[in-house]
Amino acid sequence: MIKLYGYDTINTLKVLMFLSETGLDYEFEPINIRAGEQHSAEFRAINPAGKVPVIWDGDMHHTESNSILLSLAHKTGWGLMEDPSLQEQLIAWLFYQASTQGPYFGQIEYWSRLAKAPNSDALVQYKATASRSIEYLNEQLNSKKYICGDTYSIADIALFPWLRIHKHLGLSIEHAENLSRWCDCILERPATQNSLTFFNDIPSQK
Ligand SMILES: N[C@@H](CCC(=O)N[C@@H](CS)C(=O)NCC(=O)O)C(=O)O
Repeated sequence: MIKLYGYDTINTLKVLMFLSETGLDYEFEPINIRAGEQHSAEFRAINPAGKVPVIWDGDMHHTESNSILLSLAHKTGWGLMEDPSLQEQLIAWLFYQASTQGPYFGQIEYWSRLAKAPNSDALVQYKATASRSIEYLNEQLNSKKYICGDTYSIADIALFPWLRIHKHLGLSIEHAENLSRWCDCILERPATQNSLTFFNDIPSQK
């Protein structure tokens, strides 16, 4: 059975969404990153980077949420694109999410809520970058139901969690009609609702 080490984090939610879509059996092991459990010797033996999520798939430990999504998609045959050129796009979206959307949205969370010494310049800068990403995604979703076309994929799963909490980050997507519609459509999926129920019940949810 799959074991997921995670917490109430954006990257853990991606994996929960995949597991919920596919109905794979899994066991959840909470790693309280706010209490420093990611630094324990036991967890470092699982992921020397000291980060969640991690999965054990019966053969090995996998780290990096988007890489986990890819690995599970290859295993199950769910969440990829059949057309090779669309599959190329899907990979590009996973890289975009990990290298651009994730880090910049994450900086907003840091500078608006976590930093001990606030820096309004940093917040303005990261909000501008995130707003540009919102406009970009909105354009890309013009006349497409999902980010790679007609089929819901792991690229949508990867991009969704930061956008779900846009209000919490002080960002607006309401004017971006395609993106708002996409977000609502993913939120309404029974698998998303199931994973959010589980996610919101993780102990010590802030
Ligand atoms: N690129 C990694 C990022 C993982 C990551 O940053 N995890 C955070 C929570 S979202 C974490 O474990 N932080 C604990 C720490 O850095 O000490 C992924 O996509 O899985």
